[in-house]
Amino acid sequence: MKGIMEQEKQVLLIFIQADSGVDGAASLDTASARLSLFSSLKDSALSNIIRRAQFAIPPLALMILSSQKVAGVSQTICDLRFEKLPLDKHWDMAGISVQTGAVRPAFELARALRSRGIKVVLGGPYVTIFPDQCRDHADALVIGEADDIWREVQEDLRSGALKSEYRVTSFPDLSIERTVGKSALDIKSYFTTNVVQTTRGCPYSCDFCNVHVMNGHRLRHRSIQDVLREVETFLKEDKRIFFFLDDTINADELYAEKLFTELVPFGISWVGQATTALGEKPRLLDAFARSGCGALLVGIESLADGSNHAHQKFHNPSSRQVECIKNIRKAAICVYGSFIYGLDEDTLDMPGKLEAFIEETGIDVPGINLLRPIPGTGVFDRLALEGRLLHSPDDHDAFRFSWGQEMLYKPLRIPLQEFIPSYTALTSRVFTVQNALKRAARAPRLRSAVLMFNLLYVHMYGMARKDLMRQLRELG
Ligand code: B12
Ligand code: SF4
Repeated sequence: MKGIMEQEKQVLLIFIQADSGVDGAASLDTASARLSLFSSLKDSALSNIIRRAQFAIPPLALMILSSQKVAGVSQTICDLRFEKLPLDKHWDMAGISVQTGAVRPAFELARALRSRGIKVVLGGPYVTIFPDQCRDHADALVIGEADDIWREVQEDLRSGALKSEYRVTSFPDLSIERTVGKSALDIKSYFTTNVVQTTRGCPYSCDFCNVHVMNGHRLRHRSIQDVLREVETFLKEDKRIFFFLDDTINADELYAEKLFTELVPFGISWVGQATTALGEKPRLLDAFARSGCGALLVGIESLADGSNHAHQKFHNPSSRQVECIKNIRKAAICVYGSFIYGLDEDTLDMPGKLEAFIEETGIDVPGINLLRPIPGTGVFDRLALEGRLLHSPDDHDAFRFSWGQEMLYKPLRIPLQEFIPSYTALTSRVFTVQNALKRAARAPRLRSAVLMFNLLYVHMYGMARKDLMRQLRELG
């Protein structure tokens, strides 16, 4: 027995913290951040709160991988958002999830691990879209959704025959039952560990998004029975809130209505992402509310249909948004409204319209983003062709994730020198302590969460404004 245990291969699955963003905001200007000890202590304390309280949900991808058990292989998850690399232990292989905006830290980590003799396998969105850029940084690449192929990788590791590339040739069929377990997770570290995905793929084609590039346009469903069984099992280990991670939880309305109606007796509370079209579907809305839906993130992007259309977003016409959002809130579901200012038909009157819209609809948590051209998306390629990117399109690291902190492209209709002040003025009006208190007081539920989010945004957008104003000065 001891001999077998000694030969067991040890695999570490690593999730990387983004430099700045929902993982915790950090100023892009490290030099000036050093000027004030108090500010940097405050920023790091707040970043820790953001990381722990707001978004510390486990990476589902790594939960899925660690649930593919192979005899003779043991897997552990390390979440770098709040854990240190356990380098005091022996590891045979490390699997790193590479997001497009965090390529540099992923490659640096891979280099450090390989220099210690640990084999490195890279997978995730960036590897799937840009495998050639990753080859030199890994012993093996996994290209595509790794739900099934990960077993083969582990078997090859065990037999000492790791291949340099594993390519998934067709999207996994999600209707096949697969168990997702939490044994590789430190459950206590998270705000909740109840993360569930019911569908994958997106029928829409928004050009700033790469979900349809990675996961395809066809919506693939898990069986409702499989999801119910997972919810039941998860509840035994963790009674906290559920996050449904589907990009559009109402994409297939019939499926969603059946699923959430069947979830009513479970008595859970949950949050997810939906389109505002939900507000026009009373039966579906009712099923959401009765099954415990507390909040939904809705992607509104621009209030100008022309802008959304220029970016291939045709669902959710603006004329129906106000009514839809009001209906969702009337059903006692909070709305996180996600906007992008700076899309192609946006002009300088958009900030005023956005502000009035947020007021009129009563959106509980507004998020006003800058367009981030992500390499591998349609908008990235188009802006590159039009000469509107502010960095070389080959320098993927320059297109890192951040929190409304820097412009990476030139808006079409507004000169950068006017765009930046108009954005910072907008966020300074929308994200105030007074507005945070007002939004929390009128939220249909989850008032303390609404307050916390809004207060954190007062901090994060405040920091973002400093970075942006510095960029403006540098632009001259
Ligand atoms: C839930 C979620 C979050 C959560 C949890 C983070 C996480 N990634 O688990 C939170 C809220 C924290 C978050 C944060 C952010 N997110 Co997010 N998030 C999502 C969302 C909605 C679901 C992710 C998920 O669990 N998918 C389900 C799993 C099963 O799919 P998957 O992660 O792709 O994994 C599969 C394969 O890629 C592969 N794989 C993945 N990792 C690995 C590793 C190895 C070793 C192997 C072999 C295979 C492999 O196998 C998996 C199983 O098939 C996606 C959208 C989406 N549909 O994916 C956006 C998405 C991943 N997020 C995105 C962004 C931009 C962010 C932020 C930068 C936002 C910000 N500005 O701060 C941060 C970055 C956080 C970070 N540290 O990377 C983008 C990423 C774009 C990209 N990478 O190209 C996405 C794609 C949405 C979008 N189109 O804009 N996010
Ligand atoms: S932004 Fe949302 S709706 Fe648009 S393609 Fe991406 S996942 Fe689909």
